[in-house]
Amino acid sequence: MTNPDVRPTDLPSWKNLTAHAAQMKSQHLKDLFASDDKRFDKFSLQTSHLLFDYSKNLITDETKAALLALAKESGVESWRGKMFAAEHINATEDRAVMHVALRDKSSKPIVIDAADARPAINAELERMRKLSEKLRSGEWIGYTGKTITDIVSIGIGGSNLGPLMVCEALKDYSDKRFTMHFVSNIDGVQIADVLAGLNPETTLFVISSKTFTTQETMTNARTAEQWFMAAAGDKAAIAKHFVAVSTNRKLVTAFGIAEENIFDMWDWVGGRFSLWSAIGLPIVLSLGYELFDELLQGAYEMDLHFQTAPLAENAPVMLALVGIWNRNFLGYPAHALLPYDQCLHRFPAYMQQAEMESNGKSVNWAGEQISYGSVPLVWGEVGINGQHAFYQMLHQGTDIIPADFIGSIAPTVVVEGHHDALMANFFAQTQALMLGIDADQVRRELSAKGVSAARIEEIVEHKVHRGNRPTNTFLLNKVDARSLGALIALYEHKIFVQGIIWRIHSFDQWGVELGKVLAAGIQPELDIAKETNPKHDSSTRNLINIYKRAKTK
Ligand code: G6Q
Repeated sequence: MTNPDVRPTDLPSWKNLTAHAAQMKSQHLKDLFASDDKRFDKFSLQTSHLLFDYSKNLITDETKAALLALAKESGVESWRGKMFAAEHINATEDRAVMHVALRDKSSKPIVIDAADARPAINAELERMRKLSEKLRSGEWIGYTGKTITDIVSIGIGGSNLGPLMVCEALKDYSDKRFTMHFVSNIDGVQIADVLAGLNPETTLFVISSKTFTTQETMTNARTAEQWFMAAAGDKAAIAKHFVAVSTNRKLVTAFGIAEENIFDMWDWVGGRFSLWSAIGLPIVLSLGYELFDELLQGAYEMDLHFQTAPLAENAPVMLALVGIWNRNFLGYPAHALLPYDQCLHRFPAYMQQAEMESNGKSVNWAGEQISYGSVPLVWGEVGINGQHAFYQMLHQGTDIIPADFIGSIAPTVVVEGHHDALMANFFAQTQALMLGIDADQVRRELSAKGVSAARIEEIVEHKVHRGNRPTNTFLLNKVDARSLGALIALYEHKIFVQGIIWRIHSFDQWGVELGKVLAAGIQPELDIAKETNPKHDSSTRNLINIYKRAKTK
């Protein structure tokens, strides 16, 4: 992606939005709602899976038109075409960005790097389906003839968060045939805890690593292998208990995993976009292939919507544009993701990686430092729990933090009396953040409760909520495989659109690579027989030495 001639700040729409934002900053959302009862109709849209209401943002028709002009002037549509056409838009790694190919349900060829990738994609899906069926039917048995009961997924980052998030989100649809375990941390406490409860005869390990060089994953994989071998004794038994997902067959084979147990992925799939590939194997094993296929179908439907809906009615585009408005023109530093669905409890962590690893960059395509903000701090929690914790800051803190509220009309599990209570909070919070409560209202309410005038004046300012805090609301019919696929794809495309407007490379992750390289250099120095590198800065050198001295005692 090299297009050094376009800087967002030079675009007429950017200049227009800057001037327009100066006026909008003096507006209050509650006045915008009071003066226009069509706000919801104008600033919401429905896709086949979800309702997206962005009317509680500090925008008007003029803002929306100017943001759409920004998308046009930035060439969002033409860049979208380049992504789907498998051009090497991941320029710094010289790769296509084709996670969309993994869920393409058309029968057209998918040409990536001059070859049709569809046969290979379908072949891997078929192998995933077969493995799942063999395990479920009991045809696949462990080294002592017992059926598998527990699956341990070992991987980190993009090779962990997606499968973990989806397995958690959809576990109520699974037949719970297997107990799933996820190990990502190199801190031994996690794998020790998982292995302590397992029987090697009935455990299957899925080692997921695109590169098969990631230190955390390799260390955990070796620990798992040693634990297994201590019981099985025979190397031949590994073939019944270890499978791997990687682009690097050579290293997987060298690790000792049987050829037929290696699932392929490709370098045109970024780690944080890889749950649609064989990295999604734990999802297939946990939920069954049909649900995984539904997930792909939902994502594909969102891909079609993204490619065909006019920009003004395009959910990923509007989500991206509203985010740009809040970040670049209103200057808000963070963005919260707040699902009101317990099953989405890992969704904020998953999306935090997708957004921040993709767009947490500060140079443009030409390699120049950018003068505007890129991705805000993305964070979040299950909304209802957050209400009793950090929402205080969302309501009355000095920073305004726009937030996405995600809820569903039907609960995944029906428990009498719960869902309406949950959803009452869901609706109340975005209303409260938008309207606030002014001093006169506070006075009236306190006075009605019989509080003295003197006491009211002492506390009134503390109870004022200034409101005017923007939110997006997503209302799904239900969290199921299809709507979840669509929701994830929606955010993936939001990330893409923002990266195009910001002119940054969304699909590399050099900031992650640097830490991996430095840790590999430091680890041998932690051996007490080895000298600490004298060239380290004094902080790092002293910290390492203190650690080494202490561990010898
Ligand atoms: C994702 C990142 C990163 C990566 C992990 C694991 O986009 O690049 O989170 O997924 O570092 O890498 P491996 O799959 O190669 O082990």
